[in-house]
Parts: sequence; C-alpha cells; structure tokens
Amino acid sequence: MTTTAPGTAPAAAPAGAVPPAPAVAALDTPERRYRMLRLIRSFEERGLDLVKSGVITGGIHPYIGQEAVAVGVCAALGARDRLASTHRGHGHVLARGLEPARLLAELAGRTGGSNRGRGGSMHAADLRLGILGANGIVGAGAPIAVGAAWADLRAGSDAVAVAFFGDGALNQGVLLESLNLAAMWRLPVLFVCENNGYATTLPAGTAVAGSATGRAAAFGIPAAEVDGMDTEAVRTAAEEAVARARAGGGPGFLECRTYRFEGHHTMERRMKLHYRTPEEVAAWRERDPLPRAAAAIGAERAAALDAEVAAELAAAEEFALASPHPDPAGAADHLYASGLRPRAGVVA
Ligand SMILES: Cc1ncc(C[n+]2csc(CCOP(=O)(O)OP(=O)(O)O)c2C)c(N)n1
Ligand SMILES: [Mg+2]
Repeated sequence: MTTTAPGTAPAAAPAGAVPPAPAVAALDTPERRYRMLRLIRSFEERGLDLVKSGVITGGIHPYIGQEAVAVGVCAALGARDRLASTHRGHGHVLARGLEPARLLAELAGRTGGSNRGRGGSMHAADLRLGILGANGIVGAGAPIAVGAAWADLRAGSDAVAVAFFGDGALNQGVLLESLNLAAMWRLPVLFVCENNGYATTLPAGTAVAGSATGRAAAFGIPAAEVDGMDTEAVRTAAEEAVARARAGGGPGFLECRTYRFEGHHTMERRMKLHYRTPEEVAAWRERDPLPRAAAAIGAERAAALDAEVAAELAAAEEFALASPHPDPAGAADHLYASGLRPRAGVVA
C-alpha cells in the first residue's frame, strides 16, 4: 500500500474486475488537511441533495461539522494502520483515502461502490485501506478494532487500530469490555469518542454518568479531552497516542468535543424535532473547523483547493451514477464465504 496525495480519479474498471488498490490519503500538510476537510464537507452537502432527489435511498447520517476529528485522527495514521467506523462514517473513510467516487457509488447502491453497492452508507469498507467498515450498531466498532489490534500484534506488525464511536456508545457494555481487553493485553488501539453532545435526540448531559475520559481512566488508559473542532489539536493529540501505542505503550483514548451541524439522520429534516435551540446550533457553527483551517493556508490557496475538490466531486458523481445497479439475480451472492460446506440436513 502506498501513500500519495489525494484527488486521483478512480480507474474505470470493467464490470466485475477488482479495481486497483487505492492509496491511503496523505494528510501531512495543512493544505492537504484543508483539502480533505473541504472534500468531506462538500461530499456530504451533495449527499444531502442526492438523498432529497432519491438517488441515494435510505438516507445518510451527515458528518457535517465533525470533519476535524476524522482528518486530525487519520493524519496521525500510517499506511498499515486500521480503523473501525460508525453509522456516521463517511468522513472517516474519505479521510483514510476511500475515493469519493466509490463511496458515492456505494451510497447509491451501484456496482462501482466500495462494497459493490451491497453495503450502503453504514457498511462502507475497504480492507486494502485498513477500513474495517462503517457500522450500524452503536459501539460495535470498538471490539472490531481491538480484534484487529490483537491480530496485528500477534503477527508482529506495529500497526495501530482506531475505534471511532459517539457519546451514545459510552453506555454500551461492549465498549467497556473492549477498553478492558485493550488495557489488559496492552493492545495498540486508539479509542476516539466523538462527543457531539447527542445520541439521536438524547443529550449526553442527561444520559452519561461520570465522563468519557473517566471511563478510560477506570481501566488505566491514558485519556485526553480535545477540541474536536480544531483539526490541528486533534492531530497533535492523536499523534501522541498513536506513537505511544505503536511503541508498545498500550491503548489511548481521546474525547473529541464536537457537534453535528445537521440532523441525526436525513429523515430528521422531515420530522420537525425540537431538541436543540437554533442559538446552540449557531454557536457551534461559529466554531466550524473549515474557516480555521483555511485561515492557516490563506484564502487564495483555500479557494484553489475548493475548486479542485468541486471538480473531483463532479467526476465522482459522474462515475457513481454511470455505474449500474447490481443484477437482482445475484442478490444472494457474497452472503457466505466460498468453500463452506452446507450444514447437515440442508439441501444445497
Ligand atoms: C446497539 C444499538 N442501539 C441503538 C441503536 C439506534 N441508534 C442508532 S444511532 C444512535 C445514536 C448514536 O449516538 P452517538 O453514539 O452519540 O453517535 P452520533 O449519532 O451522535 O454520531 C442510536 C441510539 C443502534 N444502532 N445500535
Ligand atoms: Mg453523539
């Protein structure tokens, strides 16, 4: 696996062919990090349109507002590292290097998608990039990352595995079990809690006893609270935790305080829910990570990168929408690993 600058269009592979291995996104400069923030933001904004127009069915959980977490954490990773994502996972997989064309094709259920159109938004994966998958089960990425870290450690690799999860996972037993195993076995895992203040409509303040970092501390895992609207603050904290884990120092935990500017899910737009005040949303929008990152590279450079991203996304959409839907006759394909024998008594 190589690391190259983002922005390359996916090669048009013939139907059924395995596309070439994509490159882990290089996020090693402020310009590249800004570009990725913009790519995720614009991808999600276009995603909202495509849900509205019915091109993406089933809806999405928009990541808009939280981009600094995905970009800051992925900037701290190396080519062999892995990540387990969440139901709000587009930012994570894009920041890792999944081509927007293949993610969009996946969201639209097309064969050119990362999962051949069979997974959709909440299952986007690419094992060649170490993306172990988005995940519709709250907290379920944590044991997957722990398992990956354990396997890599046993194989003699120095890879680190990241588990992203929201504040809603803080009360899931599986997260606590994962923290325990990671600490007991000194596994190279970085637990990243994206605390956006709400689990669907439930405010974290009314649901989470104690604190996120307190849970990590209970297992002896070093934990830090980070401004999740500041890409550079997230990156610095993630680099420190990743370096420690890679050197055999065991797991780390970051609580990134962030906010989603959109609803929990695109369905929410039609539901007229009132669980956040307009003032609260406006106050967090003031802390948007994009203008901050743009200021660091200068307005002119940021505008040039915005134009580059717009062109990349237009090409991505063209690729995704030209890609066919899977043949319904193959609906049962890939459900079982090949070579498995049928269970006794089951007629093949
Ligand atoms: C185990 C489990 N319980 C409940 C749900 C339903 N559900 C989907 S998203 C969500 C809220 C998750 O909140 P959080 O973890 O804070 O992530 P956020 O949506 O804020 O990114 C819930 C309860 C689920 N998918 N899985
Ligand atoms: Mg949340």
